[in-house]
Amino acid sequence: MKQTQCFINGEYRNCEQKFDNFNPATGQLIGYTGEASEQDVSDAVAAAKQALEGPWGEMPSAQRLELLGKLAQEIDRRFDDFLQAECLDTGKPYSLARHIDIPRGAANFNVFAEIVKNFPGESFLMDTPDGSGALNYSIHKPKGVIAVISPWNLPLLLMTWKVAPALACGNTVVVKPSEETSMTTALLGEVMNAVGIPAGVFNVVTGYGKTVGNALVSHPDTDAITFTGSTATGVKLMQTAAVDITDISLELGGKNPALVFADADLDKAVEGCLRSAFVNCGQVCLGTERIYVQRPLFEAFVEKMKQGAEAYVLGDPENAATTLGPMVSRTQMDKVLGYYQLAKDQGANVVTGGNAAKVEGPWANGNWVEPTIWTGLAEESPIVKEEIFGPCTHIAPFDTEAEAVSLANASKYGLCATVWTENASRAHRVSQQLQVGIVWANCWFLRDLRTAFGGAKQSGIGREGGVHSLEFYTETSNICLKF
Ligand code: NAD
Ligand code: 6OD
Repeated sequence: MKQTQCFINGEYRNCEQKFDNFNPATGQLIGYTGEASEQDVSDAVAAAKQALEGPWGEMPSAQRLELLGKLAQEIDRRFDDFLQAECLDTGKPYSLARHIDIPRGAANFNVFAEIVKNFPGESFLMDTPDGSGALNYSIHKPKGVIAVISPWNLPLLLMTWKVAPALACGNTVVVKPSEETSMTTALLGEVMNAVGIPAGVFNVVTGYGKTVGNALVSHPDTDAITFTGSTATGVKLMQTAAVDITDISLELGGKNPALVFADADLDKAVEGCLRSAFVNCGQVCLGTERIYVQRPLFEAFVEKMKQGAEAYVLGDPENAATTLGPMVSRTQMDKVLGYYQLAKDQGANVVTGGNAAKVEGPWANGNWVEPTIWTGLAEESPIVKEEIFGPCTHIAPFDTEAEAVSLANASKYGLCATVWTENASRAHRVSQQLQVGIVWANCWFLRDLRTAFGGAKQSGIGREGGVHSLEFYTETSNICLKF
Protein backbone atom coordinates (compact mmCIF):
# COMPACT_ATOMS: atom_id res chain seq x y z
CA MET A 1 0.00 0.00 0.00
CA LYS A 2 1.47 3.30 -1.06
CA GLN A 3 0.45 6.61 0.46
CA THR A 4 0.80 9.46 -2.01
CA GLN A 5 1.90 12.49 -0.06
CA CYS A 6 2.13 16.23 -0.50
CA PHE A 7 5.55 17.69 -1.32
CA ILE A 8 6.04 21.04 0.36
CA ASN A 9 9.24 23.07 0.61
CA GLY A 10 11.37 20.15 -0.50
CA GLU A 11 9.89 17.62 1.95
CA TYR A 12 7.17 15.01 1.79
CA ARG A 13 4.34 15.57 4.21
CA ASN A 14 1.69 13.10 5.30
CA CYS A 15 -1.82 14.51 5.35
CA GLU A 16 -4.13 13.80 8.27
CA GLN A 17 -6.96 12.93 5.88
CA LYS A 18 -6.58 10.45 3.06
CA PHE A 19 -8.73 8.59 0.54
CA ASP A 20 -8.49 5.26 -1.32
CA ASN A 21 -6.61 4.85 -4.58
CA PHE A 22 -7.76 1.99 -6.82
CA ASN A 23 -6.02 0.40 -9.77
CA PRO A 24 -8.45 0.99 -12.69
CA ALA A 25 -7.33 -2.22 -14.41
CA THR A 26 -8.07 -4.51 -11.45
CA GLY A 27 -10.39 -2.54 -9.21
CA GLN A 28 -8.00 -3.34 -6.34
CA LEU A 29 -7.04 -0.92 -3.60
CA ILE A 30 -3.40 -0.03 -4.21
CA GLY A 31 -2.90 2.75 -1.70
CA TYR A 32 -4.10 6.07 -0.37
CA THR A 33 -3.89 9.67 -1.49
CA GLY A 34 -3.49 12.44 1.04
CA GLU A 35 -6.14 15.17 1.21
CA ALA A 36 -4.16 18.34 1.91
CA SER A 37 -5.54 20.69 4.55
CA GLU A 38 -5.94 24.44 4.04
CA GLN A 39 -2.80 24.80 6.14
CA ASP A 40 -0.89 22.49 3.77
CA VAL A 41 -2.00 24.61 0.82
CA SER A 42 -0.99 27.82 2.59
CA ASP A 43 2.37 26.33 3.52
CA ALA A 44 2.96 25.25 -0.08
CA VAL A 45 2.11 28.71 -1.44
CA ALA A 46 4.28 30.36 1.25
CA ALA A 47 7.20 28.05 0.37
CA ALA A 48 6.78 28.89 -3.32
CA LYS A 49 6.69 32.62 -2.55
CA GLN A 50 9.75 32.36 -0.34
CA ALA A 51 11.71 30.43 -3.01
CA LEU A 52 11.05 33.22 -5.51
CA GLU A 53 12.89 35.61 -3.25
CA GLY A 54 15.63 33.13 -2.36
CA PRO A 55 18.04 31.02 -4.41
CA TRP A 56 15.65 30.43 -7.31
CA GLY A 57 14.94 34.11 -7.88
CA GLU A 58 18.63 34.93 -7.61
CA MET A 59 19.85 32.07 -9.80
CA PRO A 60 21.26 33.08 -13.21
CA SER A 61 18.99 31.92 -16.00
CA ALA A 62 21.70 29.66 -17.53
CA GLN A 63 22.04 27.75 -14.27
CA ARG A 64 18.28 27.43 -13.93
CA LEU A 65 17.96 26.05 -17.44
CA GLU A 66 20.81 23.63 -16.86
CA LEU A 67 18.89 22.28 -13.86
CA LEU A 68 15.86 21.73 -16.12
CA GLY A 69 18.03 19.61 -18.41
CA LYS A 70 19.07 17.59 -15.36
CA LEU A 71 15.42 17.10 -14.44
CA ALA A 72 14.85 15.52 -17.85
CA GLN A 73 17.87 13.26 -17.36
CA GLU A 74 16.70 12.21 -13.91
CA ILE A 75 13.20 11.36 -15.19
CA ASP A 76 14.90 9.22 -17.85
CA ARG A 77 17.05 7.56 -15.18
CA ARG A 78 13.94 6.82 -13.09
CA PHE A 79 11.96 5.87 -16.21
CA ASP A 80 10.71 2.56 -14.82
CA ASP A 81 9.54 4.12 -11.54
CA PHE A 82 7.52 6.72 -13.44
CA LEU A 83 6.21 4.11 -15.85
CA GLN A 84 5.01 1.84 -13.07
CA ALA A 85 3.44 4.66 -11.06
CA GLU A 86 1.60 6.05 -14.11
CA CYS A 87 0.30 2.66 -15.21
CA LEU A 88 -0.83 1.65 -11.72
CA ASP A 89 -2.70 4.94 -11.32
CA THR A 90 -4.36 4.99 -14.75
CA GLY A 91 -4.41 1.31 -15.78
CA LYS A 92 -3.11 2.31 -19.22
CA PRO A 93 -0.96 -0.15 -21.17
CA TYR A 94 2.75 0.06 -20.37
CA SER A 95 3.45 0.09 -24.11
CA LEU A 96 1.51 3.36 -24.41
CA ALA A 97 3.00 5.13 -21.39
CA ARG A 98 6.48 3.95 -22.40
CA HIS A 99 6.15 5.71 -25.76
CA ILE A 100 4.09 8.76 -24.92
CA ASP A 101 3.56 9.73 -21.28
CA ILE A 102 6.97 9.24 -19.70
CA PRO A 103 9.23 10.37 -22.60
CA ARG A 104 7.11 13.52 -22.99
CA GLY A 105 7.38 14.12 -19.23
CA ALA A 106 11.14 14.38 -19.70
CA ALA A 107 11.04 16.10 -23.10
CA ASN A 108 8.93 18.97 -21.78
CA PHE A 109 11.82 20.07 -19.53
CA ASN A 110 14.43 19.90 -22.31
CA VAL A 111 12.25 21.67 -24.85
CA PHE A 112 11.26 24.60 -22.66
CA ALA A 113 14.83 25.07 -21.42
CA GLU A 114 15.86 25.46 -25.08
CA ILE A 115 12.95 27.75 -25.92
CA VAL A 116 13.71 30.13 -23.05
CA LYS A 117 17.42 30.09 -23.89
CA ASN A 118 16.71 31.08 -27.50
CA PHE A 119 13.88 33.53 -26.92
CA PRO A 120 14.88 36.77 -28.69
CA GLY A 121 12.51 39.30 -27.12
CA GLU A 122 11.72 42.45 -29.09
CA SER A 123 13.21 45.90 -29.51
CA PHE A 124 12.28 49.01 -31.52
CA LEU A 125 14.37 52.03 -32.26
CA MET A 126 12.13 55.08 -32.57
CA ASP A 127 12.43 58.66 -33.71
CA THR A 128 11.73 61.48 -31.24
CA PRO A 129 10.76 65.10 -32.06
CA ASP A 130 14.08 66.45 -30.73
CA GLY A 131 16.02 64.13 -33.01
CA SER A 132 17.77 62.21 -30.25
CA GLY A 133 15.75 58.97 -30.66
CA ALA A 134 14.91 56.26 -28.21
CA LEU A 135 15.15 52.53 -27.77
CA ASN A 136 12.24 50.35 -26.65
CA TYR A 137 12.94 46.84 -25.52
CA SER A 138 10.94 44.28 -23.64
CA ILE A 139 11.98 42.14 -20.72
CA HIS A 140 10.14 39.10 -19.43
CA LYS A 141 9.91 38.57 -15.70
CA PRO A 142 8.51 35.53 -13.93
CA LYS A 143 4.89 35.99 -12.88
CA GLY A 144 5.49 34.52 -9.44
CA VAL A 145 3.70 31.62 -7.79
CA ILE A 146 1.84 29.56 -10.40
CA ALA A 147 -1.04 27.27 -9.41
CA VAL A 148 -1.02 24.25 -11.72
CA ILE A 149 -4.23 22.21 -11.82
CA SER A 150 -3.97 19.06 -13.92
CA PRO A 151 -6.29 16.22 -15.05
CA TRP A 152 -6.04 12.42 -14.90
CA ASN A 153 -5.81 11.32 -18.51
CA LEU A 154 -2.11 12.03 -19.22
CA PRO A 155 -0.96 12.92 -15.71
CA LEU A 156 2.81 13.35 -16.04
CA LEU A 157 2.71 14.67 -19.59
CA LEU A 158 0.10 17.36 -18.96
CA MET A 159 1.51 18.44 -15.59
CA THR A 160 5.08 18.85 -16.88
CA TRP A 161 3.70 20.62 -19.97
CA LYS A 162 2.92 23.43 -17.49
CA VAL A 163 5.59 22.99 -14.81
CA ALA A 164 8.49 22.96 -17.30
CA PRO A 165 7.79 26.34 -18.95
CA ALA A 166 6.76 27.86 -15.60
CA LEU A 167 10.11 26.90 -14.02
CA ALA A 168 12.10 27.73 -17.16
CA CYS A 169 10.72 31.27 -16.93
CA GLY A 170 11.80 31.54 -13.29
CA ASN A 171 8.46 31.02 -11.55
CA THR A 172 7.74 28.65 -8.69
CA VAL A 173 4.79 26.27 -8.72
CA VAL A 174 2.22 24.60 -6.51
CA VAL A 175 0.68 21.66 -8.35
CA LYS A 176 -2.69 20.10 -7.56
CA PRO A 177 -2.80 16.88 -9.60
CA SER A 178 -6.04 15.05 -10.22
CA GLU A 179 -7.30 13.15 -7.19
CA GLU A 180 -7.45 10.09 -9.47
CA THR A 181 -3.79 10.11 -10.52
CA SER A 182 -1.38 11.87 -8.17
CA MET A 183 1.47 9.38 -8.06
CA THR A 184 3.81 10.63 -10.79
CA THR A 185 3.36 14.26 -9.74
CA ALA A 186 4.33 13.35 -6.18
CA LEU A 187 7.26 11.28 -7.47
CA LEU A 188 8.57 14.31 -9.34
CA GLY A 189 9.39 15.81 -5.92
CA GLU A 190 12.14 13.18 -5.48
CA VAL A 191 13.55 14.15 -8.87
CA MET A 192 13.55 17.85 -7.94
CA ASN A 193 15.54 17.12 -4.78
CA ALA A 194 17.91 14.74 -6.57
CA VAL A 195 19.03 17.36 -9.11
CA GLY A 196 19.22 20.20 -6.61
CA ILE A 197 16.18 22.32 -7.40
CA PRO A 198 15.93 24.58 -4.33
CA ALA A 199 13.26 23.79 -1.75
CA GLY A 200 9.95 25.54 -2.39
CA VAL A 201 10.33 25.85 -6.17
CA PHE A 202 8.14 22.81 -6.86
CA ASN A 203 5.35 21.93 -4.44
CA VAL A 204 2.54 19.40 -4.64
CA VAL A 205 -0.75 19.45 -2.77
CA THR A 206 -2.83 16.34 -3.33
CA GLY A 207 -6.56 15.98 -2.86
CA TYR A 208 -9.92 16.85 -4.34
CA GLY A 209 -10.61 19.79 -6.62
CA LYS A 210 -13.47 21.36 -4.67
CA THR A 211 -11.37 21.49 -1.50
CA VAL A 212 -7.63 21.50 -2.20
CA GLY A 213 -7.84 22.82 -5.76
CA ASN A 214 -10.20 25.59 -4.73
CA ALA A 215 -8.03 26.58 -1.75
CA LEU A 216 -5.04 26.84 -4.08
CA VAL A 217 -6.61 28.87 -6.88
CA SER A 218 -8.32 31.26 -4.46
CA HIS A 219 -5.21 31.78 -2.33
CA PRO A 220 -4.29 35.51 -2.33
CA ASP A 221 -0.60 34.77 -3.01
CA THR A 222 -1.29 32.72 -6.14
CA ASP A 223 -0.15 34.94 -9.02
CA ALA A 224 -1.45 32.91 -11.97
CA ILE A 225 -3.53 29.80 -12.58
CA THR A 226 -2.89 27.31 -15.34
CA PHE A 227 -5.59 24.69 -15.75
CA THR A 228 -6.20 21.64 -17.91
CA GLY A 229 -9.49 19.87 -17.38
CA SER A 230 -13.17 20.02 -18.15
CA THR A 231 -15.00 23.07 -19.42
CA ALA A 232 -17.35 22.94 -16.39
CA THR A 233 -14.42 23.26 -13.97
CA GLY A 234 -12.85 25.90 -16.21
CA VAL A 235 -15.95 28.07 -15.75
CA LYS A 236 -15.61 27.85 -11.95
CA LEU A 237 -11.92 28.67 -12.06
CA MET A 238 -12.52 31.72 -14.24
CA GLN A 239 -15.02 32.97 -11.68
CA THR A 240 -12.48 32.48 -8.89
CA ALA A 241 -9.74 34.14 -10.92
CA ALA A 242 -11.98 37.14 -11.58
CA VAL A 243 -12.05 38.05 -7.88
CA ASP A 244 -8.40 39.19 -7.81
CA ILE A 245 -7.96 39.53 -11.61
CA THR A 246 -5.56 36.58 -11.46
CA ASP A 247 -4.09 35.54 -14.81
CA ILE A 248 -5.56 32.28 -16.03
CA SER A 249 -4.87 29.89 -18.87
CA LEU A 250 -7.49 27.26 -19.71
CA GLU A 251 -7.07 24.07 -21.74
CA LEU A 252 -10.56 22.54 -21.74
CA GLY A 253 -12.74 19.90 -23.35
CA GLY A 254 -13.46 19.12 -26.97
CA LYS A 255 -15.79 17.32 -29.36
CA ASN A 256 -13.32 17.00 -32.14
CA PRO A 257 -14.39 16.19 -35.70
CA ALA A 258 -12.55 14.20 -38.37
CA LEU A 259 -13.38 15.00 -42.00
CA VAL A 260 -12.63 12.12 -44.36
CA PHE A 261 -12.89 13.08 -48.03
CA ALA A 262 -13.49 10.64 -50.86
CA ASP A 263 -9.97 11.40 -52.15
CA ALA A 264 -8.38 10.30 -48.84
CA ASP A 265 -6.09 7.31 -48.59
CA LEU A 266 -8.65 5.01 -46.98
CA ASP A 267 -6.21 2.87 -45.01
CA LYS A 268 -4.31 5.89 -43.66
CA ALA A 269 -7.58 7.61 -42.69
CA VAL A 270 -8.90 4.52 -40.93
CA GLU A 271 -5.63 3.93 -39.10
CA GLY A 272 -5.56 7.61 -38.01
CA CYS A 273 -9.20 7.69 -36.92
CA LEU A 274 -8.87 4.43 -34.98
CA ARG A 275 -5.97 5.94 -33.08
CA SER A 276 -7.66 9.29 -32.48
CA ALA A 277 -10.90 7.66 -31.32
CA PHE A 278 -9.52 4.89 -29.14
CA VAL A 279 -5.99 5.57 -27.90
CA ASN A 280 -5.80 5.89 -24.11
CA CYS A 281 -9.30 4.37 -24.16
CA GLY A 282 -10.67 7.59 -25.68
CA GLN A 283 -9.49 9.62 -22.68
CA VAL A 284 -7.66 12.25 -24.71
CA CYS A 285 -8.96 15.79 -25.06
CA LEU A 286 -7.88 15.68 -28.72
CA GLY A 287 -9.81 12.47 -29.38
CA THR A 288 -12.16 12.15 -32.35
CA GLU A 289 -15.72 11.56 -31.17
CA ARG A 290 -17.41 12.50 -34.46
CA ILE A 291 -16.30 11.46 -37.91
CA TYR A 292 -17.79 12.77 -41.15
CA VAL A 293 -17.07 10.72 -44.27
CA GLN A 294 -17.80 11.74 -47.85
CA ARG A 295 -20.54 9.45 -49.13
CA PRO A 296 -18.63 7.39 -51.75
CA LEU A 297 -16.24 6.20 -49.02
CA PHE A 298 -18.78 5.87 -46.19
CA GLU A 299 -19.62 2.14 -46.25
CA ALA A 300 -16.03 0.99 -46.75
CA PHE A 301 -14.78 3.36 -44.06
CA VAL A 302 -17.33 2.19 -41.48
CA GLU A 303 -16.56 -1.46 -42.21
CA LYS A 304 -12.80 -0.97 -41.81
CA MET A 305 -13.31 1.03 -38.59
CA LYS A 306 -15.44 -1.82 -37.23
CA GLN A 307 -12.71 -4.36 -37.99
CA GLY A 308 -10.09 -2.11 -36.41
CA ALA A 309 -12.14 -1.47 -33.26
CA GLU A 310 -12.79 -5.16 -32.80
CA ALA A 311 -9.07 -5.91 -33.00
CA TYR A 312 -8.24 -3.98 -29.80
CA VAL A 313 -6.99 -6.17 -26.97
CA LEU A 314 -8.06 -5.25 -23.44
CA GLY A 315 -6.44 -6.57 -20.28
CA ASP A 316 -3.09 -6.84 -18.51
CA PRO A 317 -1.40 -3.42 -18.90
CA GLU A 318 2.03 -5.08 -18.69
CA ASN A 319 1.34 -7.44 -21.56
CA ALA A 320 2.82 -6.10 -24.79
CA ALA A 321 -0.20 -7.45 -26.69
CA THR A 322 -2.62 -5.20 -24.75
CA THR A 323 -3.69 -2.22 -26.81
CA LEU A 324 -6.55 -0.73 -24.77
CA GLY A 325 -6.70 0.17 -21.08
CA PRO A 326 -9.65 0.76 -18.75
CA MET A 327 -11.54 3.92 -17.88
CA VAL A 328 -9.73 5.77 -15.10
CA SER A 329 -12.48 5.31 -12.49
CA ARG A 330 -15.81 3.65 -11.86
CA THR A 331 -17.44 7.10 -12.10
CA GLN A 332 -15.99 7.70 -15.54
CA MET A 333 -16.95 4.18 -16.63
CA ASP A 334 -20.55 4.73 -15.48
CA LYS A 335 -20.66 8.06 -17.29
CA VAL A 336 -19.50 6.47 -20.55
CA LEU A 337 -21.90 3.52 -20.17
CA GLY A 338 -24.69 6.06 -19.61
CA TYR A 339 -23.92 7.50 -23.05
CA TYR A 340 -23.79 3.97 -24.52
CA GLN A 341 -27.32 3.38 -23.19
CA LEU A 342 -28.52 6.77 -24.43
CA ALA A 343 -27.23 5.98 -27.93
CA LYS A 344 -29.30 2.77 -27.95
CA ASP A 345 -32.36 4.61 -26.57
CA GLN A 346 -32.04 7.16 -29.36
CA GLY A 347 -31.99 4.44 -32.01
CA ALA A 348 -28.31 4.53 -32.95
CA ASN A 349 -27.02 1.82 -35.22
CA VAL A 350 -24.40 0.19 -32.97
CA VAL A 351 -21.72 -0.81 -35.49
CA THR A 352 -19.63 -2.40 -32.76
CA GLY A 353 -19.36 -2.35 -28.96
CA GLY A 354 -21.89 -0.50 -26.86
CA ASN A 355 -21.41 -2.32 -23.55
CA ALA A 356 -19.11 -2.82 -20.60
CA ALA A 357 -16.33 -5.19 -21.65
CA LYS A 358 -15.65 -8.53 -20.00
CA VAL A 359 -12.04 -9.22 -19.12
CA GLU A 360 -11.16 -12.41 -17.28
CA GLY A 361 -8.89 -13.24 -14.36
CA PRO A 362 -7.31 -10.59 -12.13
CA TRP A 363 -8.69 -7.90 -14.46
CA ALA A 364 -12.33 -8.93 -14.05
CA ASN A 365 -13.16 -5.98 -11.74
CA GLY A 366 -11.44 -3.31 -13.80
CA ASN A 367 -13.28 -0.41 -15.44
CA TRP A 368 -13.50 -1.95 -18.91
CA VAL A 369 -15.74 -0.68 -21.69
CA GLU A 370 -15.97 -1.81 -25.29
CA PRO A 371 -14.59 0.35 -28.08
CA THR A 372 -17.78 1.57 -29.70
CA ILE A 373 -18.85 2.94 -33.07
CA TRP A 374 -22.27 4.30 -33.90
CA THR A 375 -23.93 5.57 -37.04
CA GLY A 376 -27.38 6.98 -37.69
CA LEU A 377 -27.82 9.56 -34.93
CA ALA A 378 -29.08 13.09 -35.53
CA GLU A 379 -26.54 15.89 -35.24
CA GLU A 380 -28.57 17.28 -32.30
CA SER A 381 -28.12 14.09 -30.25
CA PRO A 382 -26.06 14.53 -27.05
CA ILE A 383 -23.90 11.68 -28.38
CA VAL A 384 -22.81 13.94 -31.25
CA LYS A 385 -22.81 17.19 -29.26
CA GLU A 386 -21.35 16.40 -25.82
CA GLU A 387 -17.84 15.36 -24.86
CA ILE A 388 -18.04 11.71 -23.71
CA PHE A 389 -14.32 11.10 -23.06
CA GLY A 390 -14.53 7.37 -23.72
CA PRO A 391 -13.53 4.94 -26.50
CA CYS A 392 -16.38 5.78 -28.84
CA THR A 393 -17.15 7.70 -31.98
CA HIS A 394 -20.11 8.47 -34.23
CA ILE A 395 -19.72 8.30 -38.02
CA ALA A 396 -21.99 10.24 -40.41
CA PRO A 397 -21.90 10.82 -44.18
CA PHE A 398 -21.58 14.17 -46.02
CA ASP A 399 -21.73 15.19 -49.66
CA THR A 400 -19.96 18.50 -50.21
CA GLU A 401 -16.89 20.23 -48.82
CA ALA A 402 -19.02 23.14 -47.59
CA GLU A 403 -21.31 20.74 -45.74
CA ALA A 404 -18.33 19.04 -44.10
CA VAL A 405 -16.96 22.35 -42.85
CA SER A 406 -20.35 23.39 -41.55
CA LEU A 407 -20.85 20.07 -39.70
CA ALA A 408 -17.39 20.30 -38.17
CA ASN A 409 -17.95 23.86 -36.97
CA ALA A 410 -21.39 23.22 -35.48
CA SER A 411 -20.05 22.74 -31.95
CA LYS A 412 -19.60 24.86 -28.84
CA TYR A 413 -16.10 23.36 -28.66
CA GLY A 414 -13.12 24.19 -30.85
CA LEU A 415 -10.08 22.27 -29.72
CA CYS A 416 -8.86 20.32 -32.75
CA ALA A 417 -9.91 18.65 -35.99
CA THR A 418 -8.41 16.22 -38.46
CA VAL A 419 -8.74 16.39 -42.25
CA TRP A 420 -8.08 13.36 -44.45
CA THR A 421 -7.52 14.05 -48.16
CA GLU A 422 -4.77 13.44 -50.70
CA ASN A 423 -5.57 16.81 -52.31
CA ALA A 424 -3.17 19.33 -50.76
CA SER A 425 -5.23 22.34 -51.89
CA ARG A 426 -8.31 20.92 -50.24
CA ALA A 427 -6.31 20.15 -47.09
CA HIS A 428 -5.26 23.82 -46.79
CA ARG A 429 -8.62 25.25 -47.86
CA VAL A 430 -10.65 23.17 -45.42
CA SER A 431 -8.18 23.44 -42.53
CA GLN A 432 -8.26 27.23 -42.72
CA GLN A 433 -12.05 27.30 -42.36
CA LEU A 434 -12.23 25.15 -39.24
CA GLN A 435 -13.02 26.97 -35.99
CA VAL A 436 -10.44 25.16 -33.88
CA GLY A 437 -7.06 25.82 -32.32
CA ILE A 438 -5.31 22.85 -33.95
CA VAL A 439 -5.82 21.08 -37.29
CA TRP A 440 -4.02 17.88 -38.21
CA ALA A 441 -4.21 17.01 -41.91
CA ASN A 442 -3.45 13.35 -42.73
CA CYS A 443 -2.15 12.83 -39.21
CA TRP A 444 -3.20 13.19 -35.58
CA PHE A 445 -1.40 14.20 -32.38
CA LEU A 446 1.81 14.79 -34.32
CA ARG A 447 3.46 17.16 -31.87
CA ASP A 448 6.14 19.79 -32.36
CA LEU A 449 6.34 21.39 -28.93
CA ARG A 450 7.27 24.77 -30.41
CA THR A 451 3.81 25.15 -31.97
CA ALA A 452 0.74 26.85 -30.49
CA PHE A 453 -1.53 24.44 -28.63
CA GLY A 454 -4.97 25.30 -27.31
CA GLY A 455 -8.63 25.60 -28.07
CA ALA A 456 -11.12 28.04 -29.59
CA LYS A 457 -14.66 28.64 -28.29
CA GLN A 458 -15.38 26.69 -25.08
CA SER A 459 -12.24 24.59 -25.48
CA GLY A 460 -10.12 27.16 -23.73
CA ILE A 461 -8.44 30.50 -23.44
CA GLY A 462 -4.85 31.14 -24.42
CA ARG A 463 -2.23 29.02 -26.11
CA GLU A 464 0.57 26.90 -24.70
CA GLY A 465 3.65 25.59 -26.49
CA GLY A 466 6.85 27.32 -27.61
CA VAL A 467 6.88 31.06 -27.08
CA HIS A 468 3.14 31.00 -26.36
CA SER A 469 3.86 29.36 -23.01
CA LEU A 470 6.45 32.05 -22.31
CA GLU A 471 3.83 34.72 -22.88
CA PHE A 472 1.67 33.23 -20.17
CA TYR A 473 4.39 32.42 -17.65
CA THR A 474 6.06 35.83 -17.80
CA GLU A 475 5.08 39.42 -17.25
CA THR A 476 6.31 41.54 -20.13
CA SER A 477 7.68 45.00 -19.35
CA ASN A 478 8.55 47.48 -22.07
CA ILE A 479 11.47 49.78 -21.28
CA CYS A 480 11.75 52.98 -23.29
CA LEU A 481 15.16 54.66 -23.04
CA LYS A 482 15.53 58.11 -24.59
CA PHE A 483 19.03 58.78 -25.92
P1 NAD B 1 -11.87 18.03 -14.18
O1 NAD B 1 -12.22 19.38 -14.64
O2 NAD B 1 -12.87 17.24 -13.46
O3 NAD B 1 -10.61 18.08 -13.20
C1 NAD B 1 -9.39 18.66 -13.60
C2 NAD B 1 -8.65 19.11 -12.37
O4 NAD B 1 -9.37 20.18 -11.78
C3 NAD B 1 -8.49 18.04 -11.29
O5 NAD B 1 -7.23 18.15 -10.70
C4 NAD B 1 -9.58 18.42 -10.31
O6 NAD B 1 -9.33 17.98 -9.00
C5 NAD B 1 -9.51 19.94 -10.38
N1 NAD B 1 -10.71 20.64 -9.93
C6 NAD B 1 -11.99 20.24 -10.00
N2 NAD B 1 -12.81 21.17 -9.45
C7 NAD B 1 -12.03 22.18 -9.02
C8 NAD B 1 -12.27 23.43 -8.38
N3 NAD B 1 -13.50 23.82 -8.06
N4 NAD B 1 -11.23 24.22 -8.10
C9 NAD B 1 -9.96 23.85 -8.43
N5 NAD B 1 -9.67 22.68 -9.02
C10 NAD B 1 -10.69 21.85 -9.33
O7 NAD B 1 -11.32 17.26 -15.46
P2 NAD B 1 -10.84 15.74 -15.53
O8 NAD B 1 -12.06 14.90 -15.44
O9 NAD B 1 -9.71 15.53 -14.58
O10 NAD B 1 -10.23 15.67 -17.01
C11 NAD B 1 -11.01 15.42 -18.13
C12 NAD B 1 -11.35 16.71 -18.83
O11 NAD B 1 -10.17 17.43 -19.10
C13 NAD B 1 -12.00 16.49 -20.17
O12 NAD B 1 -13.04 17.43 -20.33
C14 NAD B 1 -10.90 16.78 -21.16
O13 NAD B 1 -11.31 17.20 -22.42
C15 NAD B 1 -10.15 17.85 -20.45
N6 NAD B 1 -8.77 17.90 -20.93
C16 NAD B 1 -8.41 18.93 -21.75
C17 NAD B 1 -7.12 18.99 -22.26
C18 NAD B 1 -6.67 20.10 -23.18
O14 NAD B 1 -5.47 20.23 -23.41
N7 NAD B 1 -7.56 20.90 -23.72
C19 NAD B 1 -6.20 17.99 -21.92
C20 NAD B 1 -6.61 16.96 -21.10
C21 NAD B 1 -7.90 16.92 -20.59
O1 6OD C 1 0.65 17.24 -26.35
C1 6OD C 1 0.36 18.16 -25.58
O2 6OD C 1 1.16 19.07 -25.31
C2 6OD C 1 -0.95 18.20 -24.94
N1 6OD C 1 -1.20 19.28 -24.18
C3 6OD C 1 -1.84 17.18 -25.12
C4 6OD C 1 -3.13 17.15 -24.56
C5 6OD C 1 -3.85 16.02 -24.60
C6 6OD C 1 -5.15 15.96 -24.01
O3 6OD C 1 -5.64 15.00 -23.50
